[in-house]
Amino acid sequence: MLTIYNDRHALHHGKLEMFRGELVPCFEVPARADYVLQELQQRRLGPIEEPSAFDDAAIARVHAQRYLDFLSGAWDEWVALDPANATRDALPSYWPIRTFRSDVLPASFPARMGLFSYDAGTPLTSGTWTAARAGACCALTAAARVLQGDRAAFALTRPPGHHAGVDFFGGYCFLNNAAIAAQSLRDAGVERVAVLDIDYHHGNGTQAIFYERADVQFTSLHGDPHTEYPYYLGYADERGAGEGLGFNHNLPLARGSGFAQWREALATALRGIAAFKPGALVVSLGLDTFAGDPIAGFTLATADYLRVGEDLSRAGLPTVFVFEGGYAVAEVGANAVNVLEGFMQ
Ligand code: Q9C
Ligand code: ZN
Repeated sequence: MLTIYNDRHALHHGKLEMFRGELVPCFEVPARADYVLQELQQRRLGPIEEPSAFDDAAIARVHAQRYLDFLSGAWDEWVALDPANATRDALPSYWPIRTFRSDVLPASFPARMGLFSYDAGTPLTSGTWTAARAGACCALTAAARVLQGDRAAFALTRPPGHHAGVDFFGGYCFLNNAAIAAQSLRDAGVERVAVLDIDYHHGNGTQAIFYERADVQFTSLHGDPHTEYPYYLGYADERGAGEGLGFNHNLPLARGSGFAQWREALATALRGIAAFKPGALVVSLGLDTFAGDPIAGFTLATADYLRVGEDLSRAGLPTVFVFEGGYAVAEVGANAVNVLEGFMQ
């Protein structure tokens, strides 16, 4: 399988995230992609190519312009506040929740940072914009290659994307690579695109982006938000709205679920996708369903990921894989490549 990769991902290297009342080392680190790259090379899964150049228009098909303007200039604004900020990452402190206005754009940088985010676990660093933008280009290139006839392609990107919405970051995500890829497929003439999110955490950003649309179906398998991040979205009764009613499918599973239960939910998801008759599939490929993941609660084993790839392959669709979560760093390469290898068999 073709992989699209760029080493600029490493320019996003957060130091600390807020977790249980203290700042702890980030779970989402550059080594995650390095391990996947190494595994792809060792197992000779296929060519590894650089992304093509895209202008911001393809990204602006999904994200609000004022959010992109904020993100692209955020690091310089942060350092302008205090030169000593250059030694520490930016984290938000204020959020305009219910009863506050979200149409205002305060001059204060910290105030805008909160306006465009929803958690304190997603540090913005000197290289965040460059890395995230390069990642979106990887997703766009993978989608373009699938349109040109590759059966599947893998966008090996970080930071991940599926928690990012039209105008907010969070959950380690800044640009929604899977949504950008799906939209690019639509714009190239694919009438119906399915997005399947198999990260442990509900893809709240992707769901929100397509919630009122019937042309992009969103299906997610994830830890039950009653107990699992992102908590405030991902429940089974979220079915879409307006024209999008019936095109959003959440399959939450209890923390502790194993592969047998998970695979049954995957089969349900794939039946719904087949009924939609999409022209292409985008898979948000999170590997934090692994038993050894430090921040998640399912118990999939490394060998199970081969079966996951086989099941996905049986959908018979042109498929764009986009790398998302997975924080058992030493195992994330084997787990990711098992999915891709199982798919190609
Ligand atoms: N610090 C993705 O997998 N924090 N994002 C959970 C541990 C947020 C995960 C608590 C987890 C976000 C792409
Ligand atoms: Zn995740």
